[in-house]
Amino acid sequence: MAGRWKNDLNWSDVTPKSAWLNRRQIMAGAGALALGGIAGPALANLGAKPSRYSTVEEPNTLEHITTYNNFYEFGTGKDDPAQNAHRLTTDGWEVEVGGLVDKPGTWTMDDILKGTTLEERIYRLRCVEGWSMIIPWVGFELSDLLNRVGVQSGAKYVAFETALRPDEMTGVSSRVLDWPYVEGLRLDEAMNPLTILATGLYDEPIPNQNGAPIRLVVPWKYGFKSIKSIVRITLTDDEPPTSWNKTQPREYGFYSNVNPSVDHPRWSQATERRIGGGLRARRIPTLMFNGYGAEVAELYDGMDLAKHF
Ligand SMILES: Nc1nc2c(c(=O)[nH]1)N[C@H]1C(S)=C(S)[C@@H](COP(=O)(O)O)O[C@H]1N2
Ligand SMILES: [Mo]
Repeated sequence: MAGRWKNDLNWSDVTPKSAWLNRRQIMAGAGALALGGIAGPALANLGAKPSRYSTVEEPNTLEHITTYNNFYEFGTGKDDPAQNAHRLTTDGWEVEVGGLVDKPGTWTMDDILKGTTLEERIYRLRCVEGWSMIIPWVGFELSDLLNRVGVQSGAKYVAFETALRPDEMTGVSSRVLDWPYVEGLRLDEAMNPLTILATGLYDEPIPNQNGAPIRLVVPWKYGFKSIKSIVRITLTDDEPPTSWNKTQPREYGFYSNVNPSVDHPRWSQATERRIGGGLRARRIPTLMFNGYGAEVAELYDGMDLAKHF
């Protein structure tokens, strides 16, 4: 897997040293673990536990992950978020969880993190634009939080909303999207163990440009479903509106599962460019459900995925 592409920087060049040392120690003795599909844990700063859901592919560098971003609230250029997202104030962050739940309320980050066990989840991220990365997230399953608030029987969907702070977000003066950024999942997708809320990256608190202090990660869907810097989570009985679908309904559907056989109207989705592979690197095949079919294919049994794209 790692041999299929080559970093132009070494992982160790930009990885916090403790992570790198630990990783190397683990790799030295853990061939068996890796063959079993279990990735070694990284460092101990956030104390994230390894997960059987992690890929054993080599993660992208911290440099790549934090300088090549989509976060349109801070501009549409890939390097805009790294330049501008430091303006986002994450102190005192609150997330309102409401709708069809037993215990609606406002949660501080402390409330959210108290009583959860952070895990490292090394996931593939496939952007709808045709590039991909391997990212070592730290977070917890969304189902943990949903179970804590008590999902009512009428709930069928989960809606998410990003903060809207015109004073801090240099990109929202442009009407490229209808702010705030909103996203949604069907309830069974939200409860799937692959669906996480990430609060860290490389076992450090998540950088602002990656969606601090808390963002969704849904690895079998195109990257735009993984909404950043969340302030509201609402359980609903109706399919919630989603930002890219509102802007271009013919190009972006509600489901947006990674699917190499359903092309974007303006480009093929059959292959992808792995960031860090260098400009001359060959594109690699895109996998159905981004390679997570064993965990999620049954969610879509009997559905026409070309129609429900
Ligand atoms: N609020 C918000 N969330 C967002 C976006 C955005 O512009 N605004 N971009 C999405 C897209 S298109 C992708 S590919 C991923 C990129 O995540 P990363 O920058 O952490 O790699 O974030 C997604 N989440
Ligand atoms: Mo994306």
